[in-house]
Amino acid sequence: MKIRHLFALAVTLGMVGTSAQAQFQKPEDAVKYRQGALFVMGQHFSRIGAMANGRTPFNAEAAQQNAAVVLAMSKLPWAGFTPDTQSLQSRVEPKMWGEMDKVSAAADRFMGEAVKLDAAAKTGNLDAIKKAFGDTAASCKACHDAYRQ
Ligand code: ASC
Repeated sequence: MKIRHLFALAVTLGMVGTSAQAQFQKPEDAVKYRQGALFVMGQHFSRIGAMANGRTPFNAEAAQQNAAVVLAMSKLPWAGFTPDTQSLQSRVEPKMWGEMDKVSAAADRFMGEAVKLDAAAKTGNLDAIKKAFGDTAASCKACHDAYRQ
């Protein structure tokens, strides 16, 4: 889903105000918001990773709950990458601001993988979860390699 579609959807659902300016009270909030969503996502994604890699015992119910959080969080960070945050301290690679079409495509790819990870977790099949975890992690990494300092 394109970021502008997500935004339109969010407006439709009454989740945000009627203008982009009303979405965050200040640019610092947009940075905190996207970092918060990514942090929570990372916490839950790595719990699935620990199971996928055998570092913790496989628990199908926990995997399903963690994947549901990853899926919910996967939709959130993108709204926080607003142009008015460019001058603020963060790990964004400056070239990112000129490549937002590519960022949007990368976010779409990742969100698609998060849907598949959630579906795999719902099957309770560890092999399916391992595969979906690997595909999702690759989509995280693609964007981090390109756009995170
Ligand atoms: C994680 C996490 C990420 C991704 C990334 C995948 O567990 O926090 O940001 O996986 O490292 O390459």
